[in-house]
Amino acid sequence: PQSLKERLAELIPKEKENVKAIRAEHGAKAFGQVTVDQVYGGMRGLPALIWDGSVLDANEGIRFRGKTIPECQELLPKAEGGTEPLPEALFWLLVTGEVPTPEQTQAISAEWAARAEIPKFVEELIDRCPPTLHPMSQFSLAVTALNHDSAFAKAYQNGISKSEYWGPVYEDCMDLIAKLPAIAGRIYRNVYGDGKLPAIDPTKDYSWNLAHLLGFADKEAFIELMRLYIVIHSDHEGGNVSAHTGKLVGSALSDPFLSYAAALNGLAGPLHGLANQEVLLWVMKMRAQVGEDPSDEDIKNYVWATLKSGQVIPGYGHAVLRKTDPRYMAQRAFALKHLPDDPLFKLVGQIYNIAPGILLEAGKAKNPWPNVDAHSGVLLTYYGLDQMQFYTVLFGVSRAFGVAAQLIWDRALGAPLERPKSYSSEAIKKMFANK
Ligand code: AMX
Repeated sequence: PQSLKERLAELIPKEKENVKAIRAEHGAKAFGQVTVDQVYGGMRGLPALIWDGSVLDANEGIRFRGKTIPECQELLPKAEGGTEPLPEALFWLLVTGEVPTPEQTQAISAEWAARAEIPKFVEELIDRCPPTLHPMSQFSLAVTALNHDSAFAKAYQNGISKSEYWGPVYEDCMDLIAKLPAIAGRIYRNVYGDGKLPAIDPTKDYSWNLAHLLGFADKEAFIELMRLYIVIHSDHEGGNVSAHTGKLVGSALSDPFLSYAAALNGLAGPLHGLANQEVLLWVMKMRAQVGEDPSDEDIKNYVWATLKSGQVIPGYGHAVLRKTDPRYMAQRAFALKHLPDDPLFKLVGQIYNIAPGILLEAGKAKNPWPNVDAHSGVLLTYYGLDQMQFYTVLFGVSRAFGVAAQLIWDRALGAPLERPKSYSSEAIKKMFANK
């Protein structure tokens, strides 16, 4: 069957024509006004980026190339005996907009397994990190160091023509995704285990190998969880901190390793990817205070106490979404299927019934509903992965899929250096004086 790279080579000229036609027809049209408040307000709602892999609807949530999460669960090829979609297939979908065949999906599994090994010096770099260094910092260091073997950086030094950038960027992106399990597994085993790692099995899929490197491949449901987890965390359109950072840094023609390491540093913030760690910490603190089987009243009081102390309720709210995140619902459905009686899942469900009402009553958050991070820690904990500081690393493995897909397209379509305009408050005052 046709490989992903071959398919891309066919699609790129067509997409170039498509973009040319869009710009010829609509290029001079305006989206609308930009207000001063938007410039001060973290650019909410400001149309500013092209991102092809996914688009987020405020009410409906994410669609990957037009497909909802349930549609992806139905349409994308699965592992033998599995029911969750394979992330390999999702990557094909993100890159091409097409659903791959099982053979094409399997070819990606094999290709990633073949590219999975990391250079010895990167292993040593990870091994030299003190276990007290946050796993996300170790992750970002290691991904930065992969730039040592970047095909794109080398090709650029050798004077590659702009029209050919996408080829080595594609190679780097495939290497990047392929090597993340080995990095994540090594960090996990160093910080929480004895530092010894098993070998990758070239006959198995990406999620099996990730679970294997972490030490959980004996649990079929955990492997299925990894498949679902990677699919739903992969992409959330272009404006979120990690995706936008990856694209921005890539626009300077930094190679995909440097671009994605920058994205990881943004993912490591508590308002973004670190929220999955924060949620579990918060729930555990709640449990320590109110016990295993709290009343609704206990939970209400705890949520209010968090808000009154000036902290956020982690896992709730979103910059764009205005309804319950379908990524939360997908994880809830997984829990209902695999761990319906787990006490921590029940507690999270109880919080889901209570926290939105309180956030509404408090009246500040524009979205009182849970996001993806409100649920993921409970599932991981159930299978024994209870080291919360590691959670964002798994998010980081997954988010590479969305960022990599866009990096390939940005270089294929010749996306320019990003350079938006900034203003000082003084300049704004002058600009609008007497207006
Ligand atoms: N708990 C308490 N207050 C919240 C809140 C929450 N979960 N969500 C929003 N608010 C507050 C904001 O802090 C802000 O307060 P301020 O006016 O005093 O500054 C006010 O409500 C308005 O904020 P908003 O417009 O609704 O949200 P935003 O777009 O500025 O921020 C987000 C979005 C996600 C950072 C915010 O909802 C939040 O901090 N949530 C908790 C952290 C979290 O779960 N992050 C993960 C998001 C998903 C992801 O990226 N992985």
